[in-house]
Amino acid sequence: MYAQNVDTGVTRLRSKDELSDAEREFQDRIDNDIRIEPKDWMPEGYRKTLIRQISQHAHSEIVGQLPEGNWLTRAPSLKRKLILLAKVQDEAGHGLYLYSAAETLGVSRDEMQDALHTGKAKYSSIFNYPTLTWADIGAIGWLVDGSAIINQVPICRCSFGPYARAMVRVCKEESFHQRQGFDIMMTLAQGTPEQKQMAQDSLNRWWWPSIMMHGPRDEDSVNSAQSMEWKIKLFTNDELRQKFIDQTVPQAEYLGLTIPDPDLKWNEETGHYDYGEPNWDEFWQVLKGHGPCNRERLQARVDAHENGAWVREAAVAYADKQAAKRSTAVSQVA
Ligand code: BYC
Repeated sequence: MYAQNVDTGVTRLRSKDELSDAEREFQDRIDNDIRIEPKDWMPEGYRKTLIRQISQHAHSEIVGQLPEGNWLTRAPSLKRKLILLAKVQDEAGHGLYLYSAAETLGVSRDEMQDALHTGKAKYSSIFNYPTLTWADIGAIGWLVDGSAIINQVPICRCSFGPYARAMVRVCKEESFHQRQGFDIMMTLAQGTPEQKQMAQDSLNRWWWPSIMMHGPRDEDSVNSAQSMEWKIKLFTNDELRQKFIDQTVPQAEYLGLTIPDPDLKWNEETGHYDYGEPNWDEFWQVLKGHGPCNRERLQARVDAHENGAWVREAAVAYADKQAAKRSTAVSQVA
């Protein structure tokens, strides 16, 4: 993953007195929970921040199909294969809703895809890790989709209408994904000692990447302050990370699996789990394109795009023929 080089123009949070009349009116709408729609006036920074986040989100859904797609032909039963196929197809659908939501902001699908294929656009760090065993499919559903739900349920209430509405259906589907992942983990955890060990190994490998998936610590999150002011984000990265940990630890206990964090401890005073520090150096390395699978993931997307060129060409040729037929029909009527 490489630097996206998107200059959203947002350098620091300005006080209301420093805003222009139009910006103040816009901020008042946000403060009063009035949704912003594509045809409404919006500050350029708001538009660019949304394009950045929604397109990254769309790319994550699309690239996110790859680690799981790896196990479609090796699922342990027909039933598991059907469920996984449905899940991977859902992710493609999520990508499409999100690209459509971003297009309402004036960016084209081609521009967004080009940014992904040339390595300019980011996508979630989590998808740069390999799926080595079937248990990883369980861990992804349980931990990665679990994280996604915690992040995305608040986005259903974000300030931009098309993004908020797209998230409603996405969250319903993510909830099925999380359940299917937990179900795989439960089957393995209650299976033979080897199967239980397989589940534990995959928890060991996916725990920290899932913790880091929520983004950098709040003090290193350059976009949070402005995004929260604009209600593009409703909670900070650390708040969502804590929520994920508090929700997931009892689930791991139920499975009889151990979370690989020696510092994980219930804190009576705060009413939350304390947890250890993730390896942030690893996180930033993955973002710079040096994760275990960055190259492979990007190449797979570029190959898919190139191999699909004939479909796009055929669709354009068909659309041109239809348009020509329509214009002949119109000129005959006239
Ligand atoms: N990976 O200022 P910050 C899914 C970047 S799909 C990569 O905190 P922000 C699923 C960040 O972009 C899951 N990059 O940023 C799919 C920024 O760089 P830029 C995807 C990351 O935006 C298929 C810089 O670090 N979910 O679950 O305020 C199968 C500083 O960060 C990451 C979404 O996209 C990361 N993990 O907050 C299964 C949800 N974290 O852009 C499952 C929507 C941070 O300035 N997105 N960066 O160059 C969000 O909620 C926010 O964008 C984030 C980051 C919380 C992710």
